[in-house]
Amino acid sequence: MDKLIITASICGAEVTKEHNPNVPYTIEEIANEAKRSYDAGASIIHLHVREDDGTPTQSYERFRACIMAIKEKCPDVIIEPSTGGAVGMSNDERLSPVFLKPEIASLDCGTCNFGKDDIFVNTESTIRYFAKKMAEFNVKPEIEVFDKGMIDTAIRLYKEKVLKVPLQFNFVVGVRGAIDASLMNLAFMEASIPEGSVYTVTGIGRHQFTMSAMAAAAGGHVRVGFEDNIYLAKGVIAKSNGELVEKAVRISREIGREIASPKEAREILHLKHKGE
Ligand code: KMH
Ligand code: ZN
Repeated sequence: MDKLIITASICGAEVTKEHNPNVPYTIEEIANEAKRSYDAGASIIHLHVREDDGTPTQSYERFRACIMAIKEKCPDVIIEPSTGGAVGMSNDERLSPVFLKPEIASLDCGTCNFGKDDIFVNTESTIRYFAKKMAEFNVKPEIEVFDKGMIDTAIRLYKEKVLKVPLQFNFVVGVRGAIDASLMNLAFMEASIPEGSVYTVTGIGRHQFTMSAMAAAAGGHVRVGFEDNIYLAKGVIAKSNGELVEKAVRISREIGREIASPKEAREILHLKHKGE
């Protein structure tokens, strides 16, 4: 089994300081949270950015500034900007970090309900457009899967040569309105992806660490962070993303699976370091 890749989703677009005062907004806060996660064992930072007041933005300049600040503190970490942004953003806004040519970026492969009244819209034309732009700028897509049909969409696009193997999936389980967090769903999704693909599991809220444990045991990889969960344990607000990463590291090591460095993560994911 490969070493475990830990992705830290340090900021997100929906979670706020009202939920957890340690959610980062400013460039400095975001860079510090990236560093805490990296020091704890994360090799990938899944990056959303905010204005100083916490408003989510997909501004090219803000991404550039945050990426530079993160690289200054942790030069070899893999930075994976979001092209999901926040619910309601336009496609052009969402795509802007791709023009910074990161090694990898998220590619959301379908539409789903996203909480009470929100819909996260990703039409097939949007997915194709984003995938083509990522290929043009040499950015590896991480295929975000909120429901099993999104895997089937990605496979169809791979068959049409819009996406290239090896595919990298992130199974996000437990979003209200999309697939539930369960062992059965994880097994079903794992069995549905093409051989040679790599997958990460993101458990939302209280499912973060149970799903991390299942993924670590099954040979998948793990994402933790404030975007998905703000608690270290029931009723205990995490002081930093670093604490969440440390817990994922403990779980994995307890079952005998070591943690991948950024260099090892690049090998597992077939990424070329475009770093400095
Ligand atoms: N904020 C969500 C609407 C992604 O990063 O690609 C979408 C999201 C997925 O977070
Ligand atoms: Zn995200």
